[in-house]
Amino acid sequence: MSGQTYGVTPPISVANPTPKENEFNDSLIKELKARGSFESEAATRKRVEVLSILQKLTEEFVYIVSLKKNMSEGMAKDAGGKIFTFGSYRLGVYGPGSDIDTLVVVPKHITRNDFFEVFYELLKKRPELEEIAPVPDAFVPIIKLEFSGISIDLICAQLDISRVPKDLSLNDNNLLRNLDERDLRCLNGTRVTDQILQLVPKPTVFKHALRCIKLWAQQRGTYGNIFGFPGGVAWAMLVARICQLYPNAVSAVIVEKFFQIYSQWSWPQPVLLKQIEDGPLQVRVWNPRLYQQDRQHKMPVITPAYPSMCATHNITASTQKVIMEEFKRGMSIMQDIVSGKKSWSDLLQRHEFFHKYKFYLCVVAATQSNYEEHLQFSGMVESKLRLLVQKLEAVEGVELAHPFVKAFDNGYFCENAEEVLNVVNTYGTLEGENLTNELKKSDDPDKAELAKSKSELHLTKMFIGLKIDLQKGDKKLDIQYPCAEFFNICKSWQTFDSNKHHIQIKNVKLYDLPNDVYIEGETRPTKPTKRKR
Ligand code: 3AT
Ligand code: MN
Ligand code: MN
Repeated sequence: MSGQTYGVTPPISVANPTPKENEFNDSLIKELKARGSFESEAATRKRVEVLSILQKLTEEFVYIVSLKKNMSEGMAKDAGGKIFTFGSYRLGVYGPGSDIDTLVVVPKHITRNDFFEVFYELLKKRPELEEIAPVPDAFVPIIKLEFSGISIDLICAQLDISRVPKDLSLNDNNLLRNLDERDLRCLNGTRVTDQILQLVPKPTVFKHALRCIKLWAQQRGTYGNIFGFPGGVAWAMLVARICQLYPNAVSAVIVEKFFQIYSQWSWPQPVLLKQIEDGPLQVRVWNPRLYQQDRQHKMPVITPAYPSMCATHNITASTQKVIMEEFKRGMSIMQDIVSGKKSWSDLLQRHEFFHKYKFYLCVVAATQSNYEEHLQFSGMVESKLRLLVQKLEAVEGVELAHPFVKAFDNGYFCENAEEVLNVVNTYGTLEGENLTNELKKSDDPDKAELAKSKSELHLTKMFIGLKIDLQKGDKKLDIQYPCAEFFNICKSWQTFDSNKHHIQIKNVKLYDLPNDVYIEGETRPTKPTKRKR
């Protein structure tokens, strides 16, 4: 046995798996396979091929730009260039629909502009390229592409070194010196995932356990950073910490301990994979003793790579309650699985979000324009939703404001301004659905013709489930103030145009929810018929 210890405390148990635990683990892998978590070997080989093409293109890119900048042939060849991956592919938890998140690392004489011009042109010349969409002005500048049937998110970072050799590791904190903020952001994903994998005792055990936890979180509606839940990286770190505490356990046992430990964790005690490091930059590192903002974090999960940050700063009081309830549910079901009363599919049951609250708020963002413009607006509104949740939590009588982790999009052609208003005003309800069912959709085969005479309207709806507890029943819930503040936030968006953009919040009762929030095979709740006494 290796003597290395992982993490900030000694392990809880170094016990090796029992035959029974091995069987238990086999049943987990079987369930993951049955649910299509793994892709075929052939598809995975395809990913490897695509990555090797991207590596070659990266070297070609660096070589061409180096020559253009008057380097000698030999120096241009030596300048190198290397790709790294991050996200689910790097963590080994990708499925058939996953993209490959790829980072192109280049030496200092290659600029981001070169990436968006020269590398872009190289990609465009490839016969495998199916789609390409550069977004140079994003917070993390990115080229999105479809290549050989695989989605790829391509980002680029320029290091302050003259050569990027093939054996370069991004672990060294000194590589971060003299970089701009965008380059630092681009490097962060790879540095964090690399560290996570180095900090777990058995990567395969970690990967399978993480597949289970990701699937569970998605099924339970607790996956999604923008809506106030942990995202992929945070769930990965939470699982990694359990792997450190049980270094010899199989994945199924990691999952069992995961629920046991986190349902009893003394938040806001942080989850750390290693001691937080100081480093060479003038940047903030997570430190609740120093920063008031960091003290607000309810369930801090801290990234291991310098500069350490809290990956779960979006969690609110409500989403924390929801997550804790789910941890407790998980723990109880795991006990029943271990004792043979339940199975993995019980753990992975779909959530009942659209069944369990009496009252919902529906936030509607609508744009009278094309889909691209709507995406900008709805993306902004989505990113602010958790601020509304926080404001609602502060209202007396609101016990819980539970945001649903997915927004719903639709697009239609409307006859006139009146119809637009009608649709916007009723969207998100059963009544509104009856209205829009009569309209032509924005992806109609005749859309070009329709666009000439009608107005195109795109809508996004987001739901918040409310648990209300009013004392004595004589008061009425008043959420005007949080809603008004939320409108102000959304309307102060730089490109907000009241002629084009609509934002609304409406109360929707359980039985008035539209049908499209339910999936196929899920029956909507029906009003219990009143029985005469
Ligand atoms: P999939 O298997 O691809 O669905 P994933 O965990 O790889 O799962 P993404 O590809 O969406 O998920 O994201 C990979 C990483 O990219 C996660 C995060 O570090 C970074 N990332 C994703 N979206 C954004 C964003 N809007 N801004 C900044 N970083 C992002
Ligand atoms: Mn990904
Ligand atoms: Mn991605």
